Amino acid sequence: LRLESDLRGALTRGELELHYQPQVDLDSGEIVGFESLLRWFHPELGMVSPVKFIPIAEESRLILPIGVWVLEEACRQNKAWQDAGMPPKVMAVNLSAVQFHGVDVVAMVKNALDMSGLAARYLELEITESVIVEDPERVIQLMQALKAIGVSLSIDDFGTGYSSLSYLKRFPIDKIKIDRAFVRDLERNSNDAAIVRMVIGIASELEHKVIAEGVETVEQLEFLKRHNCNEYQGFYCSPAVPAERIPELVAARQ
Ligand code: G
Ligand code: G
Ligand code: MN
Ligand code: NA
Repeated sequence: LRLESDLRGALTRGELELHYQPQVDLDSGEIVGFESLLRWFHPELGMVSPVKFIPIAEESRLILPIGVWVLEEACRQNKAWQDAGMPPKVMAVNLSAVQFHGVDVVAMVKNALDMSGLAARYLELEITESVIVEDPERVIQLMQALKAIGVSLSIDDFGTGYSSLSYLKRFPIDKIKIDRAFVRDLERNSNDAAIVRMVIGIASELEHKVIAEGVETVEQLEFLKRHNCNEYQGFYCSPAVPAERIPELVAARQ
């Protein structure tokens, strides 16, 4: 309750900030994109994890104004990097089910692109399986409308929710994100290794890109390369960092 009432003013008090985690192409080793990850710097509690406050934001629907801010800020930042001469990268933004079903998500995305001047191809929207199960027919229409704008779509936390392989075929998805739960013990757990190989295989057959999350070791990296995963994200490259750290990370890997 305390967190909810504090979160209510967090946006206007400037306590929310976006950090950015690089996404790396496994062939070239170049940074090709970022995932924007929300951080809350609470005046007394310090940094509160999104794992704690996103569920509160969703339940209270505060995620609606917060989500608009996140999208606009992520687009603004990506355009600012491009204007400063950084090679163009894709910005991935998390959308929660509440946003997908609670507002005109298409208008929200159009508006964020218009306001920032960012080209649509440099924006990717991450949705989870929970978005899809709620009202699949409606979600397909919304996803098609978003694709028509020119943004790309990825499925986050793949394999952890109510996964049905059928939606991979039915939904206009560009990319699958393999959850880090399957990457963590890749080298020791043959079941995890089999699942990761399977997801990469399905993605490739369906012509979706595939990115592995939570990559921390060179062994995980080599496994993913060997099995033709496209991209990775994880501490092996970098955790999510404040915007000002990104240009140096990009330059070091060009
Ligand atoms: O980086 P990390 O621990 O910080 O993120 C924890 C979780 O919080 C992630 O799984 C991510 O999906 C979620 N999250 C982070 N930022 C956002 C955001 O801007 N919007 C939504 N809906 N979820 C987010
Ligand atoms: O959107 P999503 O839930 O996937 O957000 C990614 C989460 O995973 C964030 O909380 C982020 O901080 C965390 N994370 C990113 N890379 C790594 C990693 O290499 N190892 C671990 N343990 N966590 C990571
Ligand atoms: Mn995500
Ligand atoms: Na995830």
